[in-house]
Amino acid sequence: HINKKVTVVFVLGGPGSGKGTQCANIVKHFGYTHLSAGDLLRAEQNSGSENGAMIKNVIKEGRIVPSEVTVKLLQRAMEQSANDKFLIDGFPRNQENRAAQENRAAFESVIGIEPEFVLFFDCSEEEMQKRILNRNQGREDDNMETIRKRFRTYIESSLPVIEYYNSKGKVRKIDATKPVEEVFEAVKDVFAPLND
Ligand code: UP5
Ligand code: MG
Repeated sequence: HINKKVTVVFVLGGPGSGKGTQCANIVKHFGYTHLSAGDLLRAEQNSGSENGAMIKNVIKEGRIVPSEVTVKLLQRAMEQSANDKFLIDGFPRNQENRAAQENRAAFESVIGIEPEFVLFFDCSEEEMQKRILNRNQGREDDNMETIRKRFRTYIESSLPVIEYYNSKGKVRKIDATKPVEEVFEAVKDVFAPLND
């Protein structure tokens, strides 16, 4: 596991709910390092890794990459950073991810860190779909067929993880349907007390 004392915030919410956008704002204002599990997986896919074809296929199908792969990428990124405060964006996404994250013995190296809290961007499916279709950054999962699959995976697999953390009093829910600046005002209210 990670050998330094670190603060971790999980940033969760549906596809296109604004996780990446708000993480960029949090980095600027509060000095966290942003680790997007999806970005790390896309980079791994493009690096010629032996897992590349598998990752590409899983993302195209809107399913979830096996925890071992994602956990190792997150772990490596945290170890390579000099920072001790991390936003982990888009992970854990299912119960298997969560168990792997919590269980120090499950893999050779796991994160094993209890999050400070879980920032949850709550957004309507209609709005998320509109945002993704407008994004135009060439992501292979930003097409209607994959978007439908991503929404289904989110409801079936990811919402139960958010429910789990909610039952532990860890969730800070944000209305993410509003404009970017208004969402960030609400986000600031969650982070400000930590910096006092
Ligand atoms: N936008 C943002 N906020 C807005 C606002 N308030 N008002 C209007 N527009 C707003 O935003 C999306 C778009 O909306 C942007 O154009 C933005 O300008 C605009 P963004 O900030 O990118 O939203 P985000 O929630 O980050 O959307 P993203 O598409 O990245 O979320 P996903 O959760 O779908 O994608 P991710 O990259 O996390 O995962 C992709 C795939 O990787 C998954 O489907 C899965 O197959 C795989 N994966 C795993 O298998 N395991 C993991 O642990 C993680 C990913
Ligand atoms: Mg994102």
